[in-house]
Amino acid sequence: MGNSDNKSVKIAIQKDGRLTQDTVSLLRAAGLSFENYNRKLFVKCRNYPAEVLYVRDDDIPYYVASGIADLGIVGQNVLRESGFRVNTLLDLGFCRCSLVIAVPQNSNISRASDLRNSTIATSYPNSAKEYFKENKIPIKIVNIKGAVEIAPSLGFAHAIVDIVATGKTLVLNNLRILQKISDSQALLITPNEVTSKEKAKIIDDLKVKISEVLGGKDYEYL
Ligand code: PRT
Ligand code: ZN
Repeated sequence: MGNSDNKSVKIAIQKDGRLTQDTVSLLRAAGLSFENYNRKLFVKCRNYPAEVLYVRDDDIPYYVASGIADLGIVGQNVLRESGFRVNTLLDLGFCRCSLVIAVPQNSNISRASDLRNSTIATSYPNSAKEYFKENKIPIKIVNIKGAVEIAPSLGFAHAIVDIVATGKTLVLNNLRILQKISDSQALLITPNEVTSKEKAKIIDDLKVKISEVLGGKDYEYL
């Protein structure tokens, strides 16, 4: 499977979310001219051999790992959770956040090992399981898709594993950070094996253009 057209690359980016604005600005600052997302999932660049695929961020690791897309911009947290192996070309420096374990502010839990045999609510079940397994702490995971912060106050979890940026959401929900699991930022990724020389050349060119933007002062969004 994969991409049959060898003369252009497909770039998978988040269609509508926290990654979108900085991603689109970065690609444009690198010189690509293309339409914003407007229900069209697939847009051609006007001035560069590339097409932009507007997708859910969770699908980006699969698209890139499978070669359906030749490049992707996605959060490290989502890539890690997906388990897919890809090649990371660049750390992009935006959408910084951390995956953390959080517990109720007033609980007497003071370290991760205090969570032995407790229930953890998360939208990141694989990353959470991996952390507790590595640390030999048996726990039970409840996988919920959103508003994870509400789980402890509703009484169905002792702790959560979730993304934190400013920490405001935790405070609003009477939670505190117990332990950081990992840091995250947006990454530029590509398949482990690029199938054609033509594509490899375009990917390389784009990587150079993006690095120049990241190194320069004309990129105001970082
Ligand atoms: O629809 P789609 O599936 O594409 O998007 P999504 O809703 O799954 O993801 P989105 O757009 O919310 O986030 C995309 C990526 O942005 C994440 O995968 C992270 O890599 C990164 N990112 C950066 C964040 C945050 N900051 C962030 N603050 N992702 C989520 N949050 C949430 C967090 O889940 C929590 O509910 O914001 C809340 C905490 O924020 P603070 O500032 O109060 O700590
Ligand atoms: Zn998502």
